Amino acid sequence: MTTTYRPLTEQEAIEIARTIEGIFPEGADLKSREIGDGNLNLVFHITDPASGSSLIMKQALPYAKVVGESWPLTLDRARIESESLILQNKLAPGLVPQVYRYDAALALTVMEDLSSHVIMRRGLMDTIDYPLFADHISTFLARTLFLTSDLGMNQQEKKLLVRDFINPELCKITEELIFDDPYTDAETNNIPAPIRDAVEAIWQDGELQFEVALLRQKFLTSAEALLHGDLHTGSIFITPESTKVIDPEFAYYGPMGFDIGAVIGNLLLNFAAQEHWSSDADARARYRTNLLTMIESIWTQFETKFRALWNEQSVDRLASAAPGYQDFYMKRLLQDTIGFAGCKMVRRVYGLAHVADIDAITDETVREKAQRLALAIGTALIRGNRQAETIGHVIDIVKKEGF
Ligand code: SR1
Ligand code: MG
Repeated sequence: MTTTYRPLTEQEAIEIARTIEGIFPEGADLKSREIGDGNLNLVFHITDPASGSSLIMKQALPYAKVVGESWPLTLDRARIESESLILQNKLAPGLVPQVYRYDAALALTVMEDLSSHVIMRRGLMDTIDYPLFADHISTFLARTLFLTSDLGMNQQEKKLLVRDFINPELCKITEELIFDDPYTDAETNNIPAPIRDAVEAIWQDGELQFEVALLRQKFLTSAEALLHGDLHTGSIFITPESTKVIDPEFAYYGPMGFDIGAVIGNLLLNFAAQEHWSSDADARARYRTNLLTMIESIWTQFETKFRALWNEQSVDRLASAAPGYQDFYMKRLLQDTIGFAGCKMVRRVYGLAHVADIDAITDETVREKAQRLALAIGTALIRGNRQAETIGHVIDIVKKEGF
């Protein structure tokens, strides 16, 4: 029987869940709840209270949920997501959910339930410490980026992967919402009235826009590695012991620094918002210091792991033989990371889709302060990205902008 696409009801999700082998006991009394709170998809949580077994079913909608049916969006993103998760699980085992089934007709991915974890953005808002996160995410980044690049895999096979992960509609969202709309008076922008002056200053800032144009060019043209493509803290499920990267529907071959920058930029958005989330000044200083240590550690561990892969598993003779090439490559990658981190911050303050770290701040004055701090840090990262020599550049900028 061929199925045709339709958005599932909670009851239909249960019927499909019953057909996934090895999860639920025969005849289990399954419960289904649509829990999707992201911008694009339906997410069903299917549970069997009696056995405690559960799974997640994610279904792409043919439009962007955050805007409505007026913004059609390809269902092929469900294929991109499930294929990315399967590949990432091979490259970085245990750091993504296991995929049980992909149904192309329904644009549906059935996968491991991670409800023992919390969305990292929520965890950071609750000022939870994640001492292993830098280790986990640096492993994920180093392995997925290196091993899908021309440094780490057969270069003809890589071209076939570039073809398989062509993702024009989702890339267009990023090209517009991150690399264009925030720098002009675009209709998509969602500008908080109290910071209009700071936003208008960005629209007038030619030097800043020059740097954004260079970063945008890299996003458009630089097919370095298979990216996650949307690696913000809402795309990470976490506990103090475990990290799982989810939601790679924006995956495509792009510049590596875009993924690393997404993580760092989102940690800095939380940093900017801590005046609200921390209980007092001492707790705030401690949590912010931890966030900066985490950022430094993510880069440092990423660099160590990436260089080790390069030294042990490179497939590119010249890249390994040419004196100074690895150092040059790593410095450029750090600079890209810093520039992309800044772009990720700016778009989340007044672009189409904001972040809860800042928007959920109840006190208007504190919220405005967080928005201005995020913009100050984000624009400074963009402006200075090509001068950065070490990750200390980021820490210096954050300290200079004040906390
Ligand atoms: C229309 S989609 C808005 C944003 O949500 C996703 O998480 C991506 O970050 C995208 O830019
Ligand atoms: Mg997402």
